[in-house]
Amino acid sequence: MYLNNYLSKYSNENDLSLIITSLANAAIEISKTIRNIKKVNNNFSTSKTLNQDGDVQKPLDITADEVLIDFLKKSPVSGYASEEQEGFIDFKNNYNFIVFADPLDGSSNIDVNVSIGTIFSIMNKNELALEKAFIQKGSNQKASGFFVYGPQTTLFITIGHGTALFALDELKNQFYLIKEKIIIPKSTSEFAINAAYQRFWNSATSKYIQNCQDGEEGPRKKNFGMRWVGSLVADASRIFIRGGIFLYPADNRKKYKEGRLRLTYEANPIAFLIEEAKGKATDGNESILNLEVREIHQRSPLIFGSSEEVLEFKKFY
Ligand code: P6P
Repeated sequence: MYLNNYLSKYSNENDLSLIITSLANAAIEISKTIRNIKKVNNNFSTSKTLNQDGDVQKPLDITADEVLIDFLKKSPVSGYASEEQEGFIDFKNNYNFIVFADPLDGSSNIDVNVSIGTIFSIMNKNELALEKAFIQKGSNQKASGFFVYGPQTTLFITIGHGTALFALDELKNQFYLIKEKIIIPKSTSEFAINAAYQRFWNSATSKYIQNCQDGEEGPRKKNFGMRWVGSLVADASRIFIRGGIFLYPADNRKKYKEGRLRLTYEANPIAFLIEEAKGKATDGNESILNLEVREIHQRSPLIFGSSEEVLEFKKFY
């Protein structure tokens, strides 16, 4: 089964299917650009601008954003918001869907050939003005997904009928189905966190991680392993396939008192996919999908993965 067959099987909204097809075609173009980049390290480029994060924008971040805009403005989309855009773009039409994107997540890994990806979230405007439509809760998502530009180019996607995994057939330029309904293992012995920031963690995170590190002699009575790619889509991809728990909590660094990751185009789309795959996604207190959205670039703590392990973490809150 290819992506278009899957969409015909599960989606009765033609505009939604058209938008997802456009995103897939944009991702194929982004994937080809990444694989054909002449200089492995494109750090040498002279034009450096900053994104909302204050991160130096690498040319590929900007290219990915431009490719998405080119495809989406020819699709039934009324507005677009992304990490690379200060505010949303109004395509000035009467279509009902809006799209959020992190065009190239994990871009700090571009120069070292580590998997990076494009994350997207699709909502209906619900008759709202765009200013209001772009601050709807994550529970209003109609579809979400992410592409991983790694050894394979893959797509994790949900349109509300479970979370499916596709891989790109580069000869046919089509995404073919690998797994129709992913179920994340409910327990795990593997956590993902950037341990370099331990001194900044809140007490809940410190206690939870310490219990994991204490292994079978400690209260968890089992040993844990740790993974941290530093690319959300790569860590998430692993968790969908073999389980695990990912933690990017709020910490007491000045910029990250609400966490590092963005709610509308990172946490919300991942949370929708995770919940559809029987996992859990929380900010520590409540479900990511229930969080009030104040503005497009709002940050949020993000803890997600195997359901029993996320509940174990929540015991410390
Ligand atoms: P740190 C990449 O920049 C990103 O937004 C996510 O993809 C990733 O999970 C996180 O930041 C890594 O953050 O603080 O470990 O560099």
